[in-house]
Amino acid sequence: MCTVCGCGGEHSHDHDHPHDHDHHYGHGPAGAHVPGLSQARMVKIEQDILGHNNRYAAENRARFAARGILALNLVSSPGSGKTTLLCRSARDLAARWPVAVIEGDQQTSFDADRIRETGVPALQVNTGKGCHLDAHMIGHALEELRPADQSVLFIENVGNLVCPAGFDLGEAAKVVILSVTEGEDKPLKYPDMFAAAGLMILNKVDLLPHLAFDVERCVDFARRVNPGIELIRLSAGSGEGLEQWYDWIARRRQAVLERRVAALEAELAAARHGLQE
Ligand SMILES: Nc1nc2c(ncn2[C@@H]2O[C@H](COP(=O)(O)OP(=O)(O)O)[C@@H](O)[C@H]2O)c(=O)[nH]1
Ligand SMILES: [Mg+2]
Ligand SMILES: [Zn+2]
Ligand SMILES: [Zn+2]
Repeated sequence: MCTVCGCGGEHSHDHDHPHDHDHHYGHGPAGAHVPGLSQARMVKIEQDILGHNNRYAAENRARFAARGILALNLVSSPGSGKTTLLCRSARDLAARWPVAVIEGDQQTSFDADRIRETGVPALQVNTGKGCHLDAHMIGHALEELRPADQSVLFIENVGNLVCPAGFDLGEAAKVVILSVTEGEDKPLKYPDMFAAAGLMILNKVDLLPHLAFDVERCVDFARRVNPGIELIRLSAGSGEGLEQWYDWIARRRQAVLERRVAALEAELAAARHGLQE
């Protein structure tokens, strides 16, 4: 269940899991407007779900840190070009670094199939009626996909500009993709997503000559909800802007690796200290 949008999503596991937990998303009362559910009760349910999610997200984050993995959570409405961008990125980046992809959709494995065609390992997670990925699903996906140490892990979230904003997956950053065919007002209409993202990719700029899309206005709207948001204009179709995207990833990956080195040095120093005593 997602109390963000009030949907009554179903989610089930049909495999064993080594950690101790219950699976209560997907079950129980649903709907922000369910008669008989008080506002206070809804708030309590939402806090429980998000608190539960945050514990799994912290686990995922610790796993990523320990293995030097850069995890990026790609969020957008359906059709903005996430999979197209990931296919190109997988092809271009796999020679430089290990790359892996987790694909989230309600149904089908089309997107994971598209990624695998590039030669990069991909795992499809189907959320059924669920409107977003959550950290628990990602934990299980990691057990199956086993991304290599120091890899770049792309997570394509379910196409939805609302709910994925509230669910931390343990990623280093959320990347919001907005395509120019969606209208420049979306950052103001769906502010939570743009506030949660570290980077906004404005995709399909190859189509700008055919549209009345005001780029400056869109950027202004995005900065109003998130003054620190970074921006890349890109076309996953023509390839414009891809180098900037790859540079951005390289910088974020470098930061992850530097933190990993610092942690190892601290461990080493502690061990040396122990030897001297
Ligand atoms: N013109 C143009 N079309 C694009 C671009 N990126 C994606 N598309 C098209 O947009 C549609 C949706 O793309 P897809 O990657 O499946 O979007 P997703 O739902 O966000 O994963 C497809 O028909 C793509 O070919 C782009 O940069 N320019
Ligand atoms: Mg897709
Ligand atoms: Zn939802
Ligand atoms: Zn589980």
